[in-house]
Amino acid sequence: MNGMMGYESYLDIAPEVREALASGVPVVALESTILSHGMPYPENLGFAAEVEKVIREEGCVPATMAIVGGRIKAGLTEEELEIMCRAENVGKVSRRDFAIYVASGKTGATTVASTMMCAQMAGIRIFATGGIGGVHRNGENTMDISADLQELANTPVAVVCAGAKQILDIGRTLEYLETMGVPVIGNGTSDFPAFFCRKSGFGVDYAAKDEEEIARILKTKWDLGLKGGALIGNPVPEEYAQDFDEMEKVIVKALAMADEAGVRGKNITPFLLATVKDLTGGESFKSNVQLALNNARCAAKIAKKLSELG
Ligand code: PSU
Ligand code: MN
Repeated sequence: MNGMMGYESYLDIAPEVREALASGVPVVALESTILSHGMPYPENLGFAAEVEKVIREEGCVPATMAIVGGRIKAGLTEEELEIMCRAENVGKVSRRDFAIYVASGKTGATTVASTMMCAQMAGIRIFATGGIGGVHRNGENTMDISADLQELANTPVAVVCAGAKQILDIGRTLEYLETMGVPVIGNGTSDFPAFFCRKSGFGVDYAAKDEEEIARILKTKWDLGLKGGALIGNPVPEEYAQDFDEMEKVIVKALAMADEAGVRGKNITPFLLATVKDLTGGESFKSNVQLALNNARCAAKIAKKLSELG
């Protein structure tokens, strides 16, 4: 051919992940933007270790995705995790940034969209995160819609999340997913969760009773050759949930601050995440950690069942 190479030559799969994939041990993908741009250092380092532990406890192997020095990484060493957590000169990489970071040898944290891309390249089907990107409030005017949603429409990876933060227009986010044909499944809930809160007031397409049922739906979707992924909404554990109306006040304030500071484009989400964290202090951070660990456990259970189904 015209000198083009397969993606394999750009991809480093960690030895443990490679072995697991070869021997049929289920693997769960994790993103790195939640570390680099979603949590403070060094707390993110503790979280990174803990989330990997939760996945191992369920009999699965974790694979955190990132681009390090232009190499696509599926599974990070401790040193690489440290780089992502320190987040010095670590960009935020979504689909549009992907080739630029690889070609120019840069280091970047992967979002939900680009983590799904990495997972597909490595042959991983299940991915756990905190919250997904979506249609922003006033998105009907700004057209600010996260690339996460298109990725769910096109890439065969199931994303387990605690819903979407109230920084977004959750109703329009769900409408967009419906238009794109992405199944939105609740894990034991008929209400799509709102990250810090167990309910958003918007329904899911289907309330699955447990991880086994979710695994069966995913297997069926992919057996049928239906394109794309699925979104699994797994509510934050009751004891770590925050009050919806209190959170709404915080979000309104954060949105006003973003507007005043003239924040645009890819910087909006990190700005809102950081501002909400500052305004709510340690309480919301604790919820954030616990809901992400809860998602990792759910994702690992789904991955295990999916591998048993064969
Ligand atoms: N929402 C959160 N925490 C996060 C993100 C979103 O509550 O860490 C991150 C995820 O990596 C997500 C990305 O994929 O932000 C979406 O960014 P954007 O809206 O620019 O697509
Ligand atoms: Mn955006």
